[in-house]
Amino acid sequence: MTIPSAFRRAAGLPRGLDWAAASLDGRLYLLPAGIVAGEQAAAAIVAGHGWPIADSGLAFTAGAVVWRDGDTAWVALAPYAEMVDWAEAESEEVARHLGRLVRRIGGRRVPWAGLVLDRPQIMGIVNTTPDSFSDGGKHLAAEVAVASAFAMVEAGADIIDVGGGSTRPGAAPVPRDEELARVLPVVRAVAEKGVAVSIDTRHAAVMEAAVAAGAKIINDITALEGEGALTAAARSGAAICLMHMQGQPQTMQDNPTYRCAPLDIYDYLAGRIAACEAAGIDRALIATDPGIGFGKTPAHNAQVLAALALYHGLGCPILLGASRKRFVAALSNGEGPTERLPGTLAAHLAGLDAGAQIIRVHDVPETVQAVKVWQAVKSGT
Ligand code: 7PJ
Repeated sequence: MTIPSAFRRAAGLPRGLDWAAASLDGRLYLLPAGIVAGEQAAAAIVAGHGWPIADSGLAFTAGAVVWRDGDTAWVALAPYAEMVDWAEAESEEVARHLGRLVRRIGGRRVPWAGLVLDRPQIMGIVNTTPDSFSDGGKHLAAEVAVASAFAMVEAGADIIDVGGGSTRPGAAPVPRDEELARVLPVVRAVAEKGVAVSIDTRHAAVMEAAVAAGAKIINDITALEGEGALTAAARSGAAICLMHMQGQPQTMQDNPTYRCAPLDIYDYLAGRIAACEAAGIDRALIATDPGIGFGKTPAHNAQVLAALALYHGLGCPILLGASRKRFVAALSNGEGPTERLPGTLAAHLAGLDAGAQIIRVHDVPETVQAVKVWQAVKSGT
């Protein structure tokens, strides 16, 4: 499969463009590039050749400056210090905008749901949906779901994500009472043990009940766009994951189209963060997720993964969920859901290379092993 680049390559950094807009949001972006780790990251930062990426221990040493011109998204890459000089020389607006992005990328992330984000966090998926495509409904009984959650925690999961409504493309909606009956016993039992539980739901009533039962995170594939969701989330005080989806689960894979997938998703997430803040939700509670597989072709998913570090500019932790998704098979050999672990790991490790803080996975022990080796390689210890 050939994957077209999301961006068109420009000859160099843009000069003399008309930047005189009230805000450069939606026009000018910074994709951290040349990402290094460990001693190299520390050395680059000290020398002024790089800047940290949140608390990840990574630093970016080059800036891929991306700008929109109508439907075209252009990209030009420059070494970090050169990019900073360019922004200052270009205009006050550009310097201010780029400066804000750099500060957001490098800003410390406060603990999210009590989790310190200086190492990758593993979110284990516990599905209580009988028609879940990837595990054939084996988690239907609450006891089985709880046992599976504890096994994941034992294996090194930091968060347990409990879901009770199917989001599979083409899946029928689950009635609210049914969703509550499936998730609440599991949320309660897992939270009781002091484990960080996230509730994967789009419904305000389920959010409220799950947080009352001990959930610390609301994980919403509709980014709190549902009726009453913003208010319920704000009132709960819980941490939040805002995910991007184009369209609705039933039809989202029909013909997803973007002007530029990575940028359109960035703009959407920026808008949802603003909506959260307007509803009284502290930015520090929010994580963002580009929503792999949700209204995206395999090429869109690959483009988003290639540009994942862009989302650090939103100033929030990045959550990535590629586990067993169809795009893995589409990019490979059409493997079934349980045969997609190698491709899943490849996508998640690429995400960690870009500084993603949280990965959402079905296969916890295998992911823990991969992440441990990744950490050792990155830190060099
Ligand atoms: C995601 C999710 C994801 C977040 C699902 C599946 C479909 N929540 N819930 N991110 N995917 N935050 O697991 O294949 O990618 S359900």
